[in-house]
Amino acid sequence: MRFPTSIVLVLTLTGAAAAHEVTAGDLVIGHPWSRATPATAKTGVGYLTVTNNGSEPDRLIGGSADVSAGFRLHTSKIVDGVARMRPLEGGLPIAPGETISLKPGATHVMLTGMKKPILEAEPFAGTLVFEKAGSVPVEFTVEGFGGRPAEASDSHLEKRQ
Ligand SMILES: [Cu+2]
Repeated sequence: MRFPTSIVLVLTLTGAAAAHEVTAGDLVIGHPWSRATPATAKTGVGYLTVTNNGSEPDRLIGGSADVSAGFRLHTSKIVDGVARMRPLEGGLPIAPGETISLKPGATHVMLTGMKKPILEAEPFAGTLVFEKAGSVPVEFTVEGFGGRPAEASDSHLEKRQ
């Protein structure tokens, strides 16, 4: 029993490392991560990169997360000095050779209908759904509120005020 247990532990630690990535066919999904939320939070966020190493375009069209009922793609942009977000219609295309970044203050995953808070250092499972690559399991690592200082104020925080 001891030997398999230690293997699982090593994989878990690797999954929580900063540079984790998942390969699905021609797509490489880089470092899916989220932010810890207060117990009362109605939404959570998800960020990641996707690189398309293939010769055909693909498209990120949705996904799911264990911690929430809903999983939506949002865009965020500055309008008259205020960050506003709205649903991303039609998904996010990924051209051959391109890397897309879902990040604070820009296109991001919005988790809605939280089933439980997102806790720092407690990764959660999810899936990403692509038009061609299909459904890909991923693990979101969790960073605290201060995890990315320069980008800490994203549209969600502003939206709640
Ligand atoms: Cu959003």
